[in-house]
Amino acid sequence: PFLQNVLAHPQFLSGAADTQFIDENPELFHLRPGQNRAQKLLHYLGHVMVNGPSTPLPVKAKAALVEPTPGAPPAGLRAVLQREGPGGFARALRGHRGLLLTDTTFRDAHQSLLATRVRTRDLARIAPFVSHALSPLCSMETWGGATFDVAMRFLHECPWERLRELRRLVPNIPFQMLLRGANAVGYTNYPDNVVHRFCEVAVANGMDIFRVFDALNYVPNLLLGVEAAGSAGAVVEAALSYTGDVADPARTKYSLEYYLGLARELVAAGTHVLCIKDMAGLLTPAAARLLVGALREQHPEVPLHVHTHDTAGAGVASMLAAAQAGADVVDVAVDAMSGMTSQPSMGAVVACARGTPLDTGIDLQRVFEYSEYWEAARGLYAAFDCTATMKSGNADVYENEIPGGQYTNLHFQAHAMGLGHKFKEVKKAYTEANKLLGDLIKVTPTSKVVGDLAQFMVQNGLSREEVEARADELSFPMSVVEFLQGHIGVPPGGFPEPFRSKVLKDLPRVEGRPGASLPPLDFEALGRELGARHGAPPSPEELLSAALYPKVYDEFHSFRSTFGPVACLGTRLFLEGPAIAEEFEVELEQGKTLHIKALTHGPGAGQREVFFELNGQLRSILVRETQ
Ligand code: 3PY
Ligand code: ZN
Repeated sequence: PFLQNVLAHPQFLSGAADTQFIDENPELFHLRPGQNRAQKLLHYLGHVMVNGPSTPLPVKAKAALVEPTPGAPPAGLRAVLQREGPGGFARALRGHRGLLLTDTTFRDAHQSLLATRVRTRDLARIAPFVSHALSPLCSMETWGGATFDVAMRFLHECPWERLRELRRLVPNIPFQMLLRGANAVGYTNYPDNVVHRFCEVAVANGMDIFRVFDALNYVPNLLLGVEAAGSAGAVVEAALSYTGDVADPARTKYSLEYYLGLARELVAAGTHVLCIKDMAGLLTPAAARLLVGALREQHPEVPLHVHTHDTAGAGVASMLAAAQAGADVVDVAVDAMSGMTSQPSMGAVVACARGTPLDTGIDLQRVFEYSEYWEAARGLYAAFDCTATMKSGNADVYENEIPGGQYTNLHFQAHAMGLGHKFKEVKKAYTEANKLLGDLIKVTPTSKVVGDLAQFMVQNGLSREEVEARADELSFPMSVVEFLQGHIGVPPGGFPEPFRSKVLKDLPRVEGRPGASLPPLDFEALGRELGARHGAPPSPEELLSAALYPKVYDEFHSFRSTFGPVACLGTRLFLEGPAIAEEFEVELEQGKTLHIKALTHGPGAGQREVFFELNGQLRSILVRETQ
């Protein structure tokens, strides 16, 4: 639009443009991207009208109305962080009377229940309410895990824009993210400089606390994440990824001693907060008392933060037990987004702690209001909701140890194939695959390794004994081979032998920390390459998106160039498109609203013409049929 603007200028056309031209003609910068964006959005809507909605189920729900929240929100813990830095923030957590809560609704809860599909728009609408009504929260988990990838891949929106928008709306509550150690927000090891740069730019965009974990609890990988988040100036919350049962003396691999040893290393590395990351919901109340109690005694200065999933249904009990044993902060999700494979219920924890020394300081009435919003918002995502098929939690997770998000995915996959009964088989195979691999901690990306091996066993009808006996002749999934090669890191107790040698034969092996042997990424070269391909140099954020997810980012970029800022569309419109004769508004930015009416689409084969009224004017769009 800028070029057109300049080239159409009479002074430019007359050849009289000198070096003052731009300075003297500021109207050249009154770009008209609105026109362009509107056209692109009509193209998107036309595309959905012609080619069908992106979800199999109709979206019947309506977004809830949100009351405005005038004025500045009350001061929260972010002010302490800004005033006193990460060390002072950690001291404030330790010194706090009562139990602090982290709200995972904006990240893990919808990752676990709704396939990570909640759009920025539906988060942003309720963010000011959280900022005002729930200001005593320790933090909001707003980013990380799968949100980064899914935002670009399926929602066609920029994860960085989400972070900035939420930051603008919530200035007072610290933001927390999940960093997969050397895997950042991806599924593989990245060069060290990518992880460092990622943390720096995330902090610059408003991130405060990094929960750093490694799927193998492999200390060199963890230290890299700790170092990257720490040197970016953020609060470092190093995590002990929890599996097994520390309260069961028969389970010796992941024992209390094992976790205490790991905690000592992380505290020595300077973590500000220590997290128990119970991604499968295996931490029973008894185990929580034991582990939290022992950590509390060994590290009296270090705040303890506990994360769990409610898959078996014991989450509230475990979080209360953890708090009684000395945890400073526990993770919860708002009631309407809690339970099952998500986090335990905020309302339940607030109510159970009320009037006790663990009182959270959160007003239960406000939690009810918050939950009401989510009950409606969740309805918009019914097509992705695990409750479409999963009706309850299941204590069998204590046996199969499947992390929350993956439990939902595997359940969904089995049911989508019309083979609901297969889920039982997959869970059993998962348990066996885990044993074959030497009893791993299972969380992204090791959970995928175990899941892939389990699917392989089910598909090929192989028992654990058969896989073991025929390991040298079977053609294993790539993720399994790469794990055994050492591409993720080294598991506690080393790799399973003779299984590893039989699978790998003479394939190369990575020694030690995988990232240590990766050459640094040349950001400048990548920037030049992207600039040449997309016609404009990338921002630091775009550069990182491309570094972490090259293909996904490219597709996202080209989608956006074609279809514009689809994040501005209401969720039903985005998923389903408008009905014929439907009138609606789309706010592109404050003060810039499009009034659209979907009129009709013509017949045709291959190409169809779709008619809209845009701000009272007739527009037609040519849409290619994809079927
Ligand atoms: C993730 O890595 O996305 C997780 O949620 C792990 O628990
Ligand atoms: Zn989790």
